[in-house]
Amino acid sequence: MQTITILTGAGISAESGLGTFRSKDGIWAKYDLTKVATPEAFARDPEMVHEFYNLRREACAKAAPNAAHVALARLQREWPGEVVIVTQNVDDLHERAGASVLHMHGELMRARCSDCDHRWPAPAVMQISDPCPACGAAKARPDVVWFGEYPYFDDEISLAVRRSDLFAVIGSSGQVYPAAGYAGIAKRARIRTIEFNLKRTGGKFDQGRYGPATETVPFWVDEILRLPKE
Ligand code: BJW
Repeated sequence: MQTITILTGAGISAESGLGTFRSKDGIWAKYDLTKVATPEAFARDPEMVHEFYNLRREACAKAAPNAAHVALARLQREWPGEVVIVTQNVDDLHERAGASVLHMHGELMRARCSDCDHRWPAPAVMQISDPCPACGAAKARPDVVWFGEYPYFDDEISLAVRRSDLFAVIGSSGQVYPAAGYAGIAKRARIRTIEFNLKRTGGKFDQGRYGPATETVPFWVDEILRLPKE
């Protein structure tokens, strides 16, 4: 049975009301990423970094999964082969739609101890003085992957891409590595690739479906679930 690996980015959650990063009015147009999304920024000004993620956590809690998240969860349930969903997003909208996903850039709804790496569910409002439930250190950080840090599951994801029959990228600009390199891994392994975006990203995909993810993704899922199965 065929294996499908899907990488999602901020574009899949845009229609749920969560901002993307690199659009004209995106998150990096409002915040200087070097002040909120690097380990150096957190060491310099943890309160400012927590404030940024507390606001993002509040927005995430108010958002709901959209038709694209729901369609991917359905694909994972109904596809006779394996569907591996990897997300760069730190929101929990895939899970709330019923999918199981690998969060390569971590999770907004989880906290992590800077001392012992223990992880726990984040309170709505986090601060550095939140004590670690395992070691008691007051060095709590959001469990997200900042620039210069090693993303989660990279080896596992590269392997999943290589043993797939199809690799799809949904709503990502393809500007952040290592995620941006997975399409190249797929191409070199002669695996079919497809992108879903509002517009072409410049990546070398075999196929592209352009338009809002809430339209293109459910349409594609309907289409491939109707295909005769090998
Ligand atoms: C729609 C839509 C709709 C809109 N429908 N579509 C070369 C090789 C390796 C590494 C590097 C390298 N060069 C530089 C690096 C380092 C760096 C990097 O890539 N920098 C670039 C800026 C050049 N990478 C790192 O530091 C990473 N770590 C690392 O490399 O460790 C070493 C290592 C090397 C090799 C292997 C393994 C490890 C860590 C990166 C961490 C990224 N962190 C962030 C923040 C996370 C926490 C948070 O959310 O605050 O992750 S940055 C931000 O960008 C966030 C996102 O996950 C990530 C990707 O953004 P995404 O999802 O693509 O969003 P956008 O906004 O860019 O695009 C949205 C797209 O959606 C657009 O195309 C729209 O058109 C589309 N769209 N509405 C469909 N309705």
